[in-house]
Amino acid sequence: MSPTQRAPQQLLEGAAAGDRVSLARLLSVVERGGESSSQVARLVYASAPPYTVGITGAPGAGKSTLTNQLVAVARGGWPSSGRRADSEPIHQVGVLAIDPSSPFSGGAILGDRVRMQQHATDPAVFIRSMATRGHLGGLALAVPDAVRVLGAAGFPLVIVETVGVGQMEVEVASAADTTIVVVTPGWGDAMQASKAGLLEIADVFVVNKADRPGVNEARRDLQQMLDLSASSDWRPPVLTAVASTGEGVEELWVAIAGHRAHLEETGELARRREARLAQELRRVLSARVLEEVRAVGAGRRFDDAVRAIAEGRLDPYRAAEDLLGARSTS
Ligand SMILES: Nc1nc2c(ncn2[C@@H]2O[C@H](COP(=O)(O)OP(=O)(O)OP(=O)(O)O)[C@@H](O)[C@H]2O)c(=O)[nH]1
Ligand SMILES: [Mg+2]
Repeated sequence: MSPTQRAPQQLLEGAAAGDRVSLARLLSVVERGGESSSQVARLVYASAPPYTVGITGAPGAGKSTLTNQLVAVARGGWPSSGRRADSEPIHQVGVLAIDPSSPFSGGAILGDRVRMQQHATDPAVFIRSMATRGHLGGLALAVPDAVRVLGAAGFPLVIVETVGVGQMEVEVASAADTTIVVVTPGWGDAMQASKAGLLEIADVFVVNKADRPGVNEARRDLQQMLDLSASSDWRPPVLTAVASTGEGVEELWVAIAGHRAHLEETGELARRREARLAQELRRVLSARVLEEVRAVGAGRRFDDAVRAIAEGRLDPYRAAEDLLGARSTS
């Protein structure tokens, strides 16, 4: 084994033994992408996936506050349900806070740290902000790997917070076993969620900031939209919460557990995870193809081809095939 291969292996062993510095380093490698990141992915892909909960919604809806409260409740374990007489313990919880606003990430990350400070000294809780560094495509690849790293390090539950604006963030949020969409009371919030594509991805809705007026209207709007949407065997419950006081958080945890039980009992959990892997493999393929394009899109051969096209000796389609062909045989 070469030293470059050993490093991630040693980090993973450290992380699995509870060393948070090793875990943080592994996640940094995953965040950066590239060859070292693929090495980490190879080490962790076969380990048991943690149960993943996505939390998304408009900026400032209270996602971090809710996550913070949820972590505290989840530490008490999965509630007992139908098939399970006893509650299942959750000995550690991982949180990935995805920060899409790279130019302003300093402030946002600091904000999340402050809001989740309650758990800062709890060794059973690991909170990590991941920045997009301006390329969301990279993030979509990094998040599933980061979740698997946490799984391999022994975390049975991972919560992923993303802001529900933009297609890629919504995709990242929906790449969870249970996706929670947070809305707030106020005219049109449910409509905005619908426009942002959040209606389709929600397994559970939370009307947060229920200490403000307009809660019933927000619930009604969501219920009406659910009435109109295609029926499936799971209708997302619409809950209310005041994340800042913890009100409604127990109920949210019970709803998450209920959704998990539904997924397990119907076999949908395995189907969902497989669909997610298919999507992930497509992303990896796209990234690889783009790399190829970048490689053949510069250099002497490429310049020669451009000249040939300019002089009318070659058409661009033929030139592209020549370049790709030369690459695959070289
Ligand atoms: N009144 C009230 N305020 C709340 C509630 N939940 C959160 N807040 C406040 O709303 C603000 C935003 O909360 P965050 O938890 O940071 O929201 P967020 O969705 O994570 O925000 P971004 O990550 O920046 O998109 C903070 O000032 C919270 O204290 C609530 O239930 N009621
Ligand atoms: Mg937040």
